[in-house]
Amino acid sequence: MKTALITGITGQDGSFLSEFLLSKGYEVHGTIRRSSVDYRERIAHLEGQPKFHLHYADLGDSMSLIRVISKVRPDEIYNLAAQSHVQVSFDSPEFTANVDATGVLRILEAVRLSGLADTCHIYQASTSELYGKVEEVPQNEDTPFHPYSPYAVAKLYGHWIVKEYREAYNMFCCSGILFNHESERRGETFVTRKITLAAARIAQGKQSKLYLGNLSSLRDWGYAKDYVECMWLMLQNDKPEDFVIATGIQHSVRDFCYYAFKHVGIELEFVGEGADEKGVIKSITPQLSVVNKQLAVGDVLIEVSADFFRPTDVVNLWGDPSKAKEKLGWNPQKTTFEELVKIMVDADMAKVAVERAGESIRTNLVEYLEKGIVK
Ligand code: NAP
Ligand code: F7E
Repeated sequence: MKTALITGITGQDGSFLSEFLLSKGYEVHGTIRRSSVDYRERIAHLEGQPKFHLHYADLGDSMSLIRVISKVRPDEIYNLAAQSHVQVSFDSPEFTANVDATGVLRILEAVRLSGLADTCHIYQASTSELYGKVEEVPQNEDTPFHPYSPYAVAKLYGHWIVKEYREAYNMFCCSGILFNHESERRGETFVTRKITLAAARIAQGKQSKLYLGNLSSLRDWGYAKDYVECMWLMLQNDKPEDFVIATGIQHSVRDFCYYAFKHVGIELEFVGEGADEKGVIKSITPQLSVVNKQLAVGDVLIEVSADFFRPTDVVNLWGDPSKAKEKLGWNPQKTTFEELVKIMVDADMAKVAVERAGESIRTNLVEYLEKGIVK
């Protein structure tokens, strides 16, 4: 059976890929970083399984990478580790370059130094952000890159150094140019998760408003669980090639809000333009009116805040997954946009309900302690 090493195993994709590879019988190793809080939420359910192993390593630390790669001697490496937030890359550009650009080089050199260049297949997490200030729509493997953030510029280096090592040393290394993929495990500051969490909190009376940046930005959003399968397919291919992974369908941030709120029982209409645009309640389902009596038609739930504008923003991403469909037999439409929104909103409705139940237990406990009912 094969052995895989996943960097970034604690992230959204790392957790889904671990589950996928374990289900295929792989021995799965992952790199983690030391943190003062050692609770790794997305992979907690996998820890302790006999075929699941964790090692400390950092993409900024060559020695840790050489140590883990030479010890594990993987058949496949999935390099998912990155400072992955585009807006954060404007605040921490040097850190982003060190991890997302030079970090990729460190992995490739660690593989060579460990004597695995001829055997190890390497997947690099490239991104649709490379298209940036887009030069054509939809984007495919031949569309020119025009990176438009420190994150994208760093990822462009990662993309090209993988290509260079493939050609210079005949290594089996390739990049998946993945368009945005989301899930119930998505980080809470990415726009989709921010919206689904807010819709759940607003429906359950725990939040009154959602502040967003560019509502007109267009993305090709897919489901992360479907996308990790493609990473694996790329490494099983007979030769190393780069692939665009996308659904081929585009929506705006505004659309995402509409569908997410609709799923909790609120129909929104958008009024105004630019920084003055607002998402207002047009109607509420009778079921939600019973649960939350504070909500009323005409209430403003979404406003635009300049805090979430980026110095340069990528606004028109739309992928053409034809090559992955034909050559890898991958189905880009396995989970539809509406199903994705539903999966995320349902998960956040449950999460908020559990948090509320916990709060009410705590409140009752404090009251009982104060009254001496429990000691
Ligand atoms: P994510 O949830 O942000 O996970 C990033 C992972 O990288 C985490 O495990 C994080 O560890 C780790 N990491 C960060 N800095 C590191 C460092 N210096 N050394 C070692 N590990 C480090 O990202 P994701 O959404 O799963 O994305 C996976 C990869 O695909 C990333 O490379 C991302 O840039 C790329 N990508 C994502 C998308 C998307 O839509 N999700 C699209 C295209 C490409 P901690 O948990 O310790 O922070
Ligand atoms: O932004 C706009 C924002 O942060 C999407 C990463 O996984 O996918 C992700 O990068 C769009 C942008 O993702 C808010 O301006 C509006 O136009 O969810 P996001 P991203 O920047 O596309 C790519 C493919 C990756 O590779 C990255 O690793 O939504 N937007 N209002 C907002 N974005 C955020 N975060 N927050 C807002 O309030």
